Amino acid sequence: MDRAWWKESVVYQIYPRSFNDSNADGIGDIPGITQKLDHLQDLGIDVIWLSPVYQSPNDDNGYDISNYRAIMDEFGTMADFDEMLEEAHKRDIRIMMDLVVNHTSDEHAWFVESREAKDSSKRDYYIWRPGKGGEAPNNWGSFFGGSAWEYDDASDEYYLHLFSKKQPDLNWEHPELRRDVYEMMNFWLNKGVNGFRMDVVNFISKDQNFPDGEMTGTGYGDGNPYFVNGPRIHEYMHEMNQEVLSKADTITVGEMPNVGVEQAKLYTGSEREELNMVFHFEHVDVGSGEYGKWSPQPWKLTDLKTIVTTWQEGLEEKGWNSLYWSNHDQPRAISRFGNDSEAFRVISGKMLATCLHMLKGTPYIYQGEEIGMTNIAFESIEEYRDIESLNAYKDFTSRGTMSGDEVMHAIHERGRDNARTPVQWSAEDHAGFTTGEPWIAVNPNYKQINAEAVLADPDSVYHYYKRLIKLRKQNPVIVYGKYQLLLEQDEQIYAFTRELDGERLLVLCNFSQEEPAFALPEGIDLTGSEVLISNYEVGGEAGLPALKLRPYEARVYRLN
Ligand code: ISL
Ligand code: CA
Repeated sequence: MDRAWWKESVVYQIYPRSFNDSNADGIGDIPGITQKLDHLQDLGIDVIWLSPVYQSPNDDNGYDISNYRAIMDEFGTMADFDEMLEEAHKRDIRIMMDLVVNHTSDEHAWFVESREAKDSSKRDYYIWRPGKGGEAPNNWGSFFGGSAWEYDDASDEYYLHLFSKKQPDLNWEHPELRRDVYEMMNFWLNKGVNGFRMDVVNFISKDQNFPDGEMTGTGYGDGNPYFVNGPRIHEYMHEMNQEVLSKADTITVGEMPNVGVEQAKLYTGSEREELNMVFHFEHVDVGSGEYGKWSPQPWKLTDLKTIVTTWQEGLEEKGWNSLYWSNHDQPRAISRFGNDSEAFRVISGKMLATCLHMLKGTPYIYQGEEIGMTNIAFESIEEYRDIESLNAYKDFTSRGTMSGDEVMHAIHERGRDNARTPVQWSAEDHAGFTTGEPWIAVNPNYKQINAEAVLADPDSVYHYYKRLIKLRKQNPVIVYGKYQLLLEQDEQIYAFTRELDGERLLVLCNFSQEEPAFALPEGIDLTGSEVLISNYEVGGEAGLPALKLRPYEARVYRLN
């Protein structure tokens, strides 16, 4: 067992725009984060993953960076950043920066220069190609709708943008670009930051033939096979590791849409010297239909368990898992995988937390999850801010693929703004997030669901998260124990064991609002076992006399 601090850590993600506003302009900011560090220390987390705080025109809320070495004006100054970093470190909280190097903003100086002339010294920092017969170089669609290529008058060439046209893709084939990226990463490490979460980093190596992709329902071709885990990706990741990461004591996680467990072994195997972890999407993609997340379908617990188990077993001794239910691109965990009705919101939130924190890997908590926040359902598309949802709405309705109501339904279920409404700090106006006008409306349920309320209530989701985090610190089996799935076919109960040096935990999670009966498999005896944590009162003899779990019940036993 290779011990490492980043395996024993719990990470908390901050999406700064929606976290806490210190100056009443309606936008969360860095001093706002500093003010809340005591809250995070009390919760017990070890690392903050900070979504982008760099200078940006905010076409995609900071994921379009115009200067990697400056702080976004709306978020504060570099001095504010330095202070936050220092204050975090004082509390033993490390900071993991978001590293967005698949693309920049079209307002980045590199792109401005690249665009100026074909012979500009920065031309090859981006991906420029001539058109084909008056059309784009190939048929790839962009993730945010439309073609992935944008025509540029001045040079009569197209540039590639896998996301919005204000997010041109960088050309990693170009050694000078790579050198500049590594220098920029070192700039941040020299400041004392502790690692990086790397945005869509498995997209940075593209097949240089840029072949057409198979046509999809969007009217564009699917380029994924030509840029997901592309030809030189492991060479780049290893180079970055040698040039930057290996020189400091870092935590790294690569965000990787469409990555599978076999690839993940290559990215996270310690002897390969690439990354610590990846974020895969297989579990958050369950229940996706014809148009992916835009046609949400019911999902089955057995599908979720199969996916999670594949990753738990696949990376055992070979790599390391990241564990998450939600982030700034996903719906709220309770609404997605639990039950956000009045009756079951709190209990199901605790069950989900138990399940995630008892799996093997490093858990990530998304801001507001510890408060029990839920999805938002704005009635009108005008209230939404997310470029992905706004473009999808336009696209589906204008092409007649879906009615406005159908797209709104999908946005309510899966849109990214579900996670981006402001953190609910109190029952005051705008949930105490701002005293001004928030950039996106606060979820109207803030009067019931807010940090002040959960802090005051010992039975809250918040205090339950605290207990889970503490248990992790006290029990190496939670971090390093081997995972084994039980009750494989059960559609309501997720049961598994964790085992380390003869010590064994049993985790039982009921994902339904029913009271499923079940039988424990042979070899598992609860006599004399201790309940480590549960979201219900558990009777004296710690047994399960009736072998039944209550709605959304979770229990963790230390077996004898
Ligand atoms: O949710 C998604 C799937 O439909 C996407 O937003 C997916 O997460 C995304 O394509 C990759 O996400 C990352 O890169 C994007 C940025 O908009 C996201 O916020 C970021 O997490 C481009 O930088
Ligand atoms: Ca502000």
